[in-house]
Amino acid sequence: MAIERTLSILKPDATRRNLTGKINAVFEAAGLRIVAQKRIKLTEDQAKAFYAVHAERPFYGSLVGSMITEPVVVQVLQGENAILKNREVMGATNPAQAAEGTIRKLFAESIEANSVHGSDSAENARSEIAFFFAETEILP
Ligand code: RTP
Ligand code: MG
Repeated sequence: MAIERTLSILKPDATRRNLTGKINAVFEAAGLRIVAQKRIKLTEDQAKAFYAVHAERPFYGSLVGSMITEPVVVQVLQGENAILKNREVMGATNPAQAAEGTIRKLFAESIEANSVHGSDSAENARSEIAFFFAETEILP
């Protein structure tokens, strides 16, 4: 199985409730290594650009607004099959549908304030990692 990297974001609802350590513990227990991490406050332009793929969706404005309310923690997770593994430990977008033990089941407040973001493909992982990190900031 391939060693992959994926981009993870601990969203404002998570940082606001001091859940950074608890969520990171779930990643690490699943074998995902945090090889880069920083706490930043997204600008509106950054949030709009990051979620540009959703620009036509009805929730876009609300999502962008929610992502700039508080700092976020952006991370690179590395491990075997990291992209799919992270999606599994995150759980379904809507916490009401998320499986037991997943981050969204454990911590999410709502379908929008759902605590974490994770890249959904190898191509998106590459571009999302490059959106936030220089290669020299990633220390495996
Ligand atoms: P993500 O991209 O954040 O990892 O989550 P995802 O693939 O599970 O969800 P996606 O469909 O890509 O949506 C991106 C984020 O938009 C918010 N959302 N709100 N109000 C709504 O119906 C709704 N649907 C999605 C969520 O914050 C979701 O993570
Ligand atoms: Mg998505």
